[in-house]
Amino acid sequence: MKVAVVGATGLVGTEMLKVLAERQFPVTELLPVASAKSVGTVVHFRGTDYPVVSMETAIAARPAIAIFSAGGGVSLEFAPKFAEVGTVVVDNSSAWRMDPGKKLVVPEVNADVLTQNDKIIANPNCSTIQLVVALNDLHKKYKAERIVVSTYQSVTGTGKKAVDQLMEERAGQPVSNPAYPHAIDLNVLPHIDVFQPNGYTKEELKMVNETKKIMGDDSIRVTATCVRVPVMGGHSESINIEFAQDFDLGEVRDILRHTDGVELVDDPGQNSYPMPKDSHGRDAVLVGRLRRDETQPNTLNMWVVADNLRKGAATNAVQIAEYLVAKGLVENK
Ligand code: 2RA
Repeated sequence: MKVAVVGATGLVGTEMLKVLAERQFPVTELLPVASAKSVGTVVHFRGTDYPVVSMETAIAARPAIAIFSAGGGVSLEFAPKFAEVGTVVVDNSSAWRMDPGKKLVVPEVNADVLTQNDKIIANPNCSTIQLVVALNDLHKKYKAERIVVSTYQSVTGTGKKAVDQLMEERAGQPVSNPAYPHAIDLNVLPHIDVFQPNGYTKEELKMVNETKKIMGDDSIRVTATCVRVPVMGGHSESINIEFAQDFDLGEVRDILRHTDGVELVDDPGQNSYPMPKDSHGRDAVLVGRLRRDETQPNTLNMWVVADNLRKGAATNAVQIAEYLVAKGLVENK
């Protein structure tokens, strides 16, 4: 199967190539696409060097699947051009996520919404993905009514520029090209993406709106505070969920132990709880610190961590592609 990876040289693009290789996705020809300055360089994939090509070259090659991670503007312009030549696009940007005509998919939760007619499929925001994977089975059993989430997001979610800023600050060097309006090392920024007129940031509103769309339930009330922390890889979330029905904590543990995509890490007596360092290079969403919110009925607190470049981006996109192949929803060319 011919596969294009658009944004192949970025942090997420590099992870996409790694995940495609690891999961033995049936790639027969790889078309790595990147900006004009990278065309002519090579990327390594399964022991072979592939030349980086332009968008036009990749579209002309009519790949079966194109996985995009190149920003919203690029997706808006070029995803429809791939779709026109019969390519199915899995897009990691925010460009199509809330388009009512496009599916927003986390395979463990709602892969079954996909059909042959879906030519541009949206991959959700990283912080939303780990929330809904942890929430899905609990919602089915107890019905989530209100969620209060606070995030602790790694600099890798911003990209290479932010990784460089953190490393330069830590080394005591001048920051050549800052990604943030403030220092990030030894600091915490309650600011991810652009502030909106209602005082929330776009990242916070992504969590609100995407959660409802993926869960297929507009009645869930979600409020979010998204925070950047000086962590290199792995987003963490404190999640407070009020359910319609009461729960037994032992049963909650049991449900999470059997939830697709979740690994329960919850043994406080042994200082065992999810941490971003332990999520690196892994696809599981780590869930722990399970406890009842004692201030009101039917309410659970939990702590959820995942590798934002993997399950939060690359792995989720590749899992969507795998589902398309398994269900025959993509033409094998
Ligand atoms: C972030 N949500 O961590 C973004 C990445 N998609 O900033």
